[in-house]
Amino acid sequence: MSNTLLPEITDALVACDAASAVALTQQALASGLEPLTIIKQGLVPGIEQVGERFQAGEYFLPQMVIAAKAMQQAMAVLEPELQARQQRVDSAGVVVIGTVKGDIHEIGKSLVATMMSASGFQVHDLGVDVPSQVFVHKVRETNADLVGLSALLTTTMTAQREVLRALEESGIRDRVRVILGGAPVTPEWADSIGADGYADDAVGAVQLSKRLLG
Ligand code: B1M
Repeated sequence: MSNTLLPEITDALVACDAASAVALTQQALASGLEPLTIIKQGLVPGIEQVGERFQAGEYFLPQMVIAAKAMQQAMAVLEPELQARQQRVDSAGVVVIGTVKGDIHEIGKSLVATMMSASGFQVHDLGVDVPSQVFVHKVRETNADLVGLSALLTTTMTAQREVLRALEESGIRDRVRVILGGAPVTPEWADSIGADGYADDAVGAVQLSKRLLG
C-alpha cells in the first residue's frame, strides 16, 4: 500500500488537491514512511511538475498558488514529525534565515529552516521578501553565527549580494558565516559574491552549516 502512496501524493499536488495531499501525507506517515522520504519522493516531485507545467504554459499562476498552499498544508503535517525525530541537545548555533527582498517563494526556505531547527540550530526565520537591513538588524540582535539566504528567481539572486554588502558595510560580515540556496543559485555564484557556501537542499544546508560552524 505504502509504495503507491508517494506517487499518489505527487499526483494530488499536480491536481492541486490539497485535501488529498494532506490525507495521503497522513496515511504515508501512519504507514511508517519517513517524513523526509515523503517530502523528497512525494511532495517535491509534485511541486516540480507543477513548475514544469507552468513553464510549458499548461498551468497558470492560480494553479501554482493552490499547489503551493497544498504543499504547505502537507508540510505542516510533517514538520512536527521532523522535529520529533531529532533529540535537541545543545544549540548547534544561531541561524538567521530568510528569502531575499523581492522574492516571495517560501516552501524551500521553510524546509531548510525546519531541518536546521530539527538538527539543533536555534533558527530565526524572517520569512520572505526580506530587506537587507532586516537581516543585518536580526544578526546584531541575536548575535547570529550564520545567515541563510534563499532566492528562487534569477532576478532576486542579486539581492543575496546586497545582503552581503549590507553586512560588510555594517562591520559585522566577519562575525557571521553566510550560506546561499535556491533553485537558480550555484556554487560559482556563491563564490563570486563572497558567500561562505552554497547548499543544494535542506539536508545539504544542515551539513554545510555544521561544517562551517565546526
Ligand atoms: Co514561482 N517560480 N514565481 N511561485 N515557483 C519558480 C521558481 C519558477 C522556476 C517556475 C517556472 O517558471 N518553472 C520561476 C523562476 C524562473 C527563474 O527566475 N529562474 C518562477 C516564477 C517565474 C515566478 C513568478 C515571477 C511568476 C509570475 O508572477 N509570473 C512569481 C514571482 C513572485 C516573487 O517571488 N516575486 C512566482 C510566484 C510563485 C507562487 C507565489 C505562485 C508560488 C510560491 C508560493 C510560496 O512559496 N508560498 C510559486 C511556486 C510554488 C513555484 C515553483 C512551482 C515551486 C517552488 C517550490 O516551492 N519548490 C517553482 C518551480 C520549481 O521550483 N520547480 C517556481 C519546492 C521547494 C522544496 O524547492 O524552493 O527549490 P525549492 O527549495 C529547495 C532548494 O532550492 C534548496 O533547498 C530546498 C529544499 O530542498 N534551498 C536552499 C532553497 N532555499 C535554500 C536556502 C539554503 C539552502 C538551500 O540556504 C540558506
